[in-house]
Amino acid sequence: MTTETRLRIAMQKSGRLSDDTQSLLKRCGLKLNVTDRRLLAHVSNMPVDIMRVRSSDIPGLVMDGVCDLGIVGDNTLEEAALERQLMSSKAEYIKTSPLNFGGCRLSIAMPEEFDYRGVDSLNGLRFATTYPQLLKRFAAENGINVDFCMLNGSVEVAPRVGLADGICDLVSTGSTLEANGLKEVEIIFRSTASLIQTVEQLSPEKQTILDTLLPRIQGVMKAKE
Ligand code: PRT
Repeated sequence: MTTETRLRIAMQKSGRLSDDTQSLLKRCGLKLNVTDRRLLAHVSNMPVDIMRVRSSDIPGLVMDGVCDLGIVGDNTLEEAALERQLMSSKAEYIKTSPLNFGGCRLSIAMPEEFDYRGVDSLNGLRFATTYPQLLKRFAAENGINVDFCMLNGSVEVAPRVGLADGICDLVSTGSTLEANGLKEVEIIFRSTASLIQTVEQLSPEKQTILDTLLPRIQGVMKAKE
């Protein structure tokens, strides 16, 4: 059991989830000032600290018990959990609450002219992706072999420059795929943001804060529906 008394929450510092996360916390009554450059922001009216980091660092911080809670996309979470299982690192967490923002899907997309005839037509191809573990799991579940190359951005350009046959990337409206001459052929994972919690036992003080916070989060989510 940890002995600290302030609940520590990890959130994305800047990006697609940061505004929604900040607004959720504010609507739960937390007074936080995240306009400065500090990575650890104190909440002034509750014993809560907000750690502002890259999305991809959030699962590990919660799985290692450095942060008590985290708000992160299921895509990032699942990829990190698979990666950590592979490395025999701690990969457990509690999914405390799904959140109704950050919705997207992880999809395989191919050039428009590709003759897609089902999953088997992807066998032996190479994909650019930020999500190799989710791609490998999809391939294994479907009995196909795929190769991949890691890209952390501009994934959609890979087929055009000859780096890969297709891509495995996040899609929300589909307009980026269309603008790059790609078509979505398989959805392999559906995602929203989630509130996750460490499996480590919280100190009684932290548990009390969480017991106050959780119904507020669920109330805000319900009001948004
Ligand atoms: O930078 P950091 O390490 O913090 O993380 P990140 O690179 O994942 O950050 P960011 O801000 O791009 O995404 C944060 C999270 O937002 C993702 O992990 C998802 O859970 C969620 N999300 C929701 C998305 C999208 N929708 C999304 N559309 N993340 C990325 N995209 C990108 C996608 O990669 C593609 O380039 O948007 C483009 C496609 O969008 P459409 O609308 O044209 O289909």
